[in-house]
Amino acid sequence: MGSRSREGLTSIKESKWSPDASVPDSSGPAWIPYEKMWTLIFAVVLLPVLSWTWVLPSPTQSCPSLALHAASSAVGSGTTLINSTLVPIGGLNVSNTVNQVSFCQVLGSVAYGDNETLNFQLWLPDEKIYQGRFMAVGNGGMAGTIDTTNMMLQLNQGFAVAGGDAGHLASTNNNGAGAPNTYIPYLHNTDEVKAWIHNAISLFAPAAKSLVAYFYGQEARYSYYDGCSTGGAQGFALAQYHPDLFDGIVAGSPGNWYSHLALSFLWNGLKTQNSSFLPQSTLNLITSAVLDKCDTLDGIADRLIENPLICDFDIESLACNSSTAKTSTCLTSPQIQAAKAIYTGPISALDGSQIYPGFSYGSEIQWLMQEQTLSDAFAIPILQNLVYDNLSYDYHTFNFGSDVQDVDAKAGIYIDEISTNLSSFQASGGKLLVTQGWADPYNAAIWPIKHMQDLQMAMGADLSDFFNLFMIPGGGHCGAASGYPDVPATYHTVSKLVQWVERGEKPDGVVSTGPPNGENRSRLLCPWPQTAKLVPGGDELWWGSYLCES
Ligand SMILES: [Ca+2]
Repeated sequence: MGSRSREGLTSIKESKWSPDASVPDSSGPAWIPYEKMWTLIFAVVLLPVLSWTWVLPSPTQSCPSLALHAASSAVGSGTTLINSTLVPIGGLNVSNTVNQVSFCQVLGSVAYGDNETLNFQLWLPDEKIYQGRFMAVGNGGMAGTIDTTNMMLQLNQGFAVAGGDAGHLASTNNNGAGAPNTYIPYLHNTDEVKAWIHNAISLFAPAAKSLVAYFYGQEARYSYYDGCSTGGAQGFALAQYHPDLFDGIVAGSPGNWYSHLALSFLWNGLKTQNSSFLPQSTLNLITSAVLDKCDTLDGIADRLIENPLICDFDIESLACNSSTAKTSTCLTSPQIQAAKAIYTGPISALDGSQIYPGFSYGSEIQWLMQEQTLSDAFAIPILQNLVYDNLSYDYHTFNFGSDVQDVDAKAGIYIDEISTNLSSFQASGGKLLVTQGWADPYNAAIWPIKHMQDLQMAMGADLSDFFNLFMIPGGGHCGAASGYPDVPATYHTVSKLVQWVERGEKPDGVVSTGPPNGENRSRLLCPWPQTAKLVPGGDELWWGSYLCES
């Protein structure tokens, strides 16, 4: 739903230890002594040059000829190519990143539903760079635009990359921004609602794959997906509903169980009004107190909590007494109750069951957006447009007991991707790599943990051959969290996914680099429930000094 921070060529240049997607690298969780560094440098710097020589697909079709191919049945009925243009190196700038390879830029559309249209782009890199890998990217928030920012990063790693708009236009949907009492057209069209998350990728991926095969003269060897936020939910949708489309999926900060996620926005907004409001100064106070209490549980005093689940912070310790009541160093009783409500998450008024998880210790510093902003942007629009079809619906009247079934029936069946049976995806050899920031201010960090536990209950205790979750201490929503500027915010997930899919190497650690404050710091992210432990005497600022341990 928010902005994203992604791995790209720049990060490779900035960090001599960071792998990239096109280079199955030698980086991993094992501690690497300095005497072996030259081996690593060889692998990172020279291997890609050598590996480029082993895939030279031919014959390559000319870029303009793709438009003719679109008329053939091979692409799929309903696919229209609008344009295909050769873009020279540096010819396109997206979010201050230019293409470092020449590519064929294809603009197309796919018809679906009852006269609906999904627009997509496909970028086909020069065959000297292309390594037989197709990548589709997902959307953020309410979608309606193509994520060309991520497309550019993936293109520069050598992928043939495609992205779509999820079947509706932001420009005709309040510019992609939900708001109270505002008509959002796509939420009134069942086909478009299903295309938002369920089918956003599957609608264009087959056509894109077909064009890849035609352009390079052979099918892509491997197909990947990378998405975050809503795109993370789209990744789960692929595993659940379209298990044969992709060999590997990265689902970051999954905005999944979207209907109940929206209810958590509503809950938190309602619980923080008037005297219950938590201003930024109070949120700073809470996070600071949490860090004072739990920072060193992981053995390192770095204002970062490796595992917030073992932190036993008590918000009551910040309660005002008679001498502090008028200062900014404490919380009033209504504020204490508000914070507790956010930690707890929405609870059913019928049976006390958890409607959606609550937030974790250390995430408080960005809670301001939970205090009505996200309710306005997602919860209220979904209730007023999709669930109750009434723009005057008063969200204050929502009953967190009896009305949850309305949300499940009118929204959940179209936008939730929460099946605990992913056996088709597993059987097809698919790999699902999930990331989640502990300080994510949008979706509660422990939803992916809870869902992993549900999957284990349904599919067996060890999912690691097809599903791995990487929790990110101090991580935000698809990148940096504002309260943790020294936490590396570029997660080298795609390179790990490539190794997993193509070499069968389970991702036993993911490296993160590039903290917002510019420090040369890297971290080791571990497959849950493992956490990173510092090797005695190791450099705290280097990922290679850590081991993943249970
Ligand atoms: Ca610490």
